[in-house]
Amino acid sequence: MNQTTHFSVSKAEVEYFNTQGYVKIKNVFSAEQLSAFEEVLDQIVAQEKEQLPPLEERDTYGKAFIQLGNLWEQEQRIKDFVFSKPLAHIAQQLLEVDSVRMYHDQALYKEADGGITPWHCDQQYWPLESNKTVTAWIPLTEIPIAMGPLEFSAGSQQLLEGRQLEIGDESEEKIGKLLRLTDFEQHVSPYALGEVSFHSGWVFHRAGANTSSMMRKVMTVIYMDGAMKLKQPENKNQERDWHRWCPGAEIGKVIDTPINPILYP
Ligand SMILES: O=C(O)CCC(=O)C(=O)O
Repeated sequence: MNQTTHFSVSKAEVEYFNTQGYVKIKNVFSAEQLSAFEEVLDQIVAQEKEQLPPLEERDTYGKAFIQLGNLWEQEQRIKDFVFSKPLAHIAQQLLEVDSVRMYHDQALYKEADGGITPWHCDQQYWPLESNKTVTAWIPLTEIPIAMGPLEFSAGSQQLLEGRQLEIGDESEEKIGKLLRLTDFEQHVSPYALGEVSFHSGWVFHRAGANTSSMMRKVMTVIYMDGAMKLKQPENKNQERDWHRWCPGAEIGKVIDTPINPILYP
């Protein structure tokens, strides 16, 4: 099998993803691939940082990370990384669908002394008809606990309560409280270089503060089923996402716009 276009995952990994709502997979990217990409992304994030108010003047969401979306449209080198076939192949296998499409990409850089990422689930923001969605969370360096790696409430994709809460102080408090009353275990572990996690759109997750002196550098790619249809938006976030990440898509029809290309096969 050609390792530059494929990356086979085991049945056990697919089953783990289905039951736990996430899975971590090692050696998806090489150190060389990551450092070349890091160099490109660092420059773009540094420009964005210059526009932001100081950390202490931002709210909880603003302190959590510097966030930039659909960077693949800006730069060929970013597009080459984000459109990685092995990465999309993993997403296709985990979702057990014929093909996967781009929903959007996102850089999430948590600054030194950056705050927590509050508990939330992603799909409440997305006007997507099925649960066949997955986010690849790609650290560009090793991520020790002190930098605020992603944490998951394993199995919580089944929970309906709390889904509507937008990411913020209230979601951290209310979802945290809710999850403590359940049997879902909270999983947190460091990320090795080259390791990538994949999480389902409905699993609850958060991240700790970055108590290190280094930037926590992460790129994400959000995939959806190639046959995903747009649903009638149910809240203002879904309405905004429709026009931002799939402009021109029609309700009830497959989301097949120029910025939602098939990434695998
Ligand atoms: O990077 C973070 O701190 C949060 C990431 C996240 O919530 C996501 O990728 O869905």
